[in-house]
Amino acid sequence: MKPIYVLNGPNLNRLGKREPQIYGTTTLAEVEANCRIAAGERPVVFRQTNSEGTLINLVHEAIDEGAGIVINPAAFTFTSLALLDALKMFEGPVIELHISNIHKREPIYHRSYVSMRADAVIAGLGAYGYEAAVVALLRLLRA
Ligand code: CA2
Repeated sequence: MKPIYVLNGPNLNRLGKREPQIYGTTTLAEVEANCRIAAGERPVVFRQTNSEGTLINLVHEAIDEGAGIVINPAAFTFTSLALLDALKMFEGPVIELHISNIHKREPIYHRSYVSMRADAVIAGLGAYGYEAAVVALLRLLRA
């Protein structure tokens, strides 16, 4: 069975350790464990990187080997046409995920390039959003 990819962009390795009022107290390791439980038998490739090039390379890996992608691109959401171009090459379902509700925040967080490719966007559910995204992705894969 092809894995799903759960990809995380810059600074999310600090999750649960800073700004808990915005991002909560759940760590990325806990998020990973919860994603694996939510995915059941479906294998999960869970990655975080602070580098734009590495994130794009991971999307390329998913293009070759993945069934679907959940991606929290963090700040690259709002800056990276290269990431958008890579995601456009992926043929399966893509869910864009944000822990916070980016639309409630400052205007610089309102225009997502990734949303131009994403099949669905989840924002504002906190760390639980990852589990919700994995369950939704599995449903899209079954459809
Ligand atoms: O809400 C999200 O998931 C974001 O993608 C997080 C990004 C932010 O640029 C987006 O607007 C929304 C920032 C991630 C910063 O990572 C931190 C992790 C832990 C503590 C503080 C920051």
